[in-house]
Amino acid sequence: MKLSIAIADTHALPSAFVVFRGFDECIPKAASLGFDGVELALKEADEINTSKLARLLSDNGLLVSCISTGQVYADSGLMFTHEDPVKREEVKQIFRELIDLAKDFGKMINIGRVRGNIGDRNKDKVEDLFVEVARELCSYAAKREVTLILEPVNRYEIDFINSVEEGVSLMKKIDMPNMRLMPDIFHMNIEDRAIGAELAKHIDYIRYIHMADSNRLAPGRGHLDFNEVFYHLLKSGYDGWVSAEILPRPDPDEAAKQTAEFLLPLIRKYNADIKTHAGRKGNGAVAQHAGLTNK
Ligand code: LER
Ligand code: MN
Repeated sequence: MKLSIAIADTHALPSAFVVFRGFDECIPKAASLGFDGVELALKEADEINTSKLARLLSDNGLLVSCISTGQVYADSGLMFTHEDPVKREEVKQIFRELIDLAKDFGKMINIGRVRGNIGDRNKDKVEDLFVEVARELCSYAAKREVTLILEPVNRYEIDFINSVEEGVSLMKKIDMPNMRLMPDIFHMNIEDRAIGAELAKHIDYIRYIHMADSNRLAPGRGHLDFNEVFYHLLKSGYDGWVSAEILPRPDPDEAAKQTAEFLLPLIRKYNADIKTHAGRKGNGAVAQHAGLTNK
């Protein structure tokens, strides 16, 4: 398991939901706190100077965990499920360029609010539009070994795909090996019947996890049970990224530090256990060994 943190560059929209802003300063900071990678919040591929970013990452020994795209929607209102085919083509072109970028940076692109709202439209028709766009982009992405990861988001932000379970049924409908889910445990705390157990149940569809506490502060600052989450992840052999997407409070530096101090010891132990036991799936004893409690 590797730990990442959500960042944007200095020119990002105020609505970009990230901890740090400014690649030049925050990439070295993330590295010195012990993060393994950074999640880049982008609205278009042109924001990135690829050689400069590659140098900054390699100088600091960090990876890009994923490219997140909430800003595509926030900037232009573009969405996968737009009724107008011209608008859908516009969003597809932005995504093709982001996929080209992800080929060299992280190999994963998230789909958050850019899927769009259902509103007063027919749900099945909106879902069909989503499936059509997602399949087309997955075919493009597959040739570049990139995976699209859809994030279930709570009902107070969007009305389409709120729970992990709803996400899984859509994954089954799309039926593309490089279309997977990115659960965010903050949203799961609102929408899903459990957190750890639901993650374990649907682990084959899960490629990436957003971490925050119940109040969207750093893990450990609210009332989510991270032992329960890690217990189920270890039991199911999850060995991917977890990424801190939290409010930058009381300030970005402190929020990042609190995250690292809370999660890194858990992750070190997790990685030692998953290695010892070669991540045997479904082996509850592995998680018991790790001292993580079941709920
Ligand atoms: C994006 O990752 C997310 O979790 C959303 O809540 C942002 O609106
Ligand atoms: Mn999220």
